[in-house]
Amino acid sequence: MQRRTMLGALAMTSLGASASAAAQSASGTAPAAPASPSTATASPASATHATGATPSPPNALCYIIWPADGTVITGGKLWVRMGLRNMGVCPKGFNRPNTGHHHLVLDSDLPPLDQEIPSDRNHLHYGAGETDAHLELPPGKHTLQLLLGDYNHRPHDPPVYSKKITIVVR
Ligand SMILES: [Cu+2]
Repeated sequence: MQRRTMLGALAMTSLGASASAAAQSASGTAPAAPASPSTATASPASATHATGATPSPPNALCYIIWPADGTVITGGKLWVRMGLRNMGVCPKGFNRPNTGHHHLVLDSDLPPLDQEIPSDRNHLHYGAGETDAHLELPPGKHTLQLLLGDYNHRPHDPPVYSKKITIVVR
């Protein structure tokens, strides 16, 4: 978010520079052309982040619809319902703006957010674009957290993830 704001400020600055260059050319000799390249370089910079991560829109929100934090599950079978606001769910491999697919982080902290999300029993990918998932968990406490990944299974910038919740299986 902060980076986006800074880029916005830079764009404003270069616009201001081109405006003053235009004013100079109007009053006399200097052509306005030199101001154009700096304006042009600002646009690609705001579309692609320095890390190469896919940008996420402001207000993107990923959340677990069900179960609620603290839910007790008898028998260990449950459906997890995955929610996403201000972005769309898209299967892996399709690079569309403001989309991604869900990953469930199970009994683990979030993985590194600047790398491809691992694929193992603690990091489950829903690359077909699923928004609910059937789980069977052994008795005990379990934590669940959602992390959205882009078409290449990489977290967005800024990353889009839910709160971590704890459920109990009896
Ligand atoms: Cu994935």
